[in-house]
Amino acid sequence: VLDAFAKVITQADARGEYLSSAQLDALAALVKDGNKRADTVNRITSNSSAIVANAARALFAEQPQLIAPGGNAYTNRRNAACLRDMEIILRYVTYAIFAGDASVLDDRCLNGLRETYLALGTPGASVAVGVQKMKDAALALVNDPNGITRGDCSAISSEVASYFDRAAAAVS
Ligand code: PEB
Repeated sequence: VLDAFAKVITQADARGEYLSSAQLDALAALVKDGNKRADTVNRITSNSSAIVANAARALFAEQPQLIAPGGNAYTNRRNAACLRDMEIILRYVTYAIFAGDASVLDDRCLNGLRETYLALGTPGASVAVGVQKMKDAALALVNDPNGITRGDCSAISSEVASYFDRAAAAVS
């Protein structure tokens, strides 16, 4: 598991080089905007149950065959497994946001997930739709101006979006 600092140091060390001024600038910006990152993780974390439940409800409304008899989320056991999977993915996305790096998401959640779903017969494309719905909800929270100092959240927003997109791409 790497964070944004460890990633840059690992890359520089592999080449036997000092950190470049561009790398130092990027890391300094990360520190400067650290409150945006922490607020983002806090908002998503404290709304995680609603994010998961609403995304799953919207997914099942769009793809009712999933919860119809014989569907991949039919029976309480499979429905619970589906909600749990979405919760796991969201949790790793919050770790990646906090770390400023996707490696924790890649290594501990997404690695082999496509193969797992293939083996289970779970439709990965449907999981990806659920992930995109969680992304929309998370971005709405990140950009909600209530209760925070207004500022430019475009960089953290696109970073957040990229982790959800990465998860969706890994299973679809
Ligand atoms: C991945 N998901 C399932 C299983 C595993 C994962 C390993 C099999 C074991 C089990 O059932 O518990 N586990 C999960 C994950 C990590 C992990 C992400 C990362 C660290 O360790 N069914 C649907 C939807 C979708 C879904 C499309 C969006 O119709 C998910 C939710 N995952 C789903 C279902 C099962 C499952 C298992 C229904 C149960 C499949 C079955 O037993 O038939």
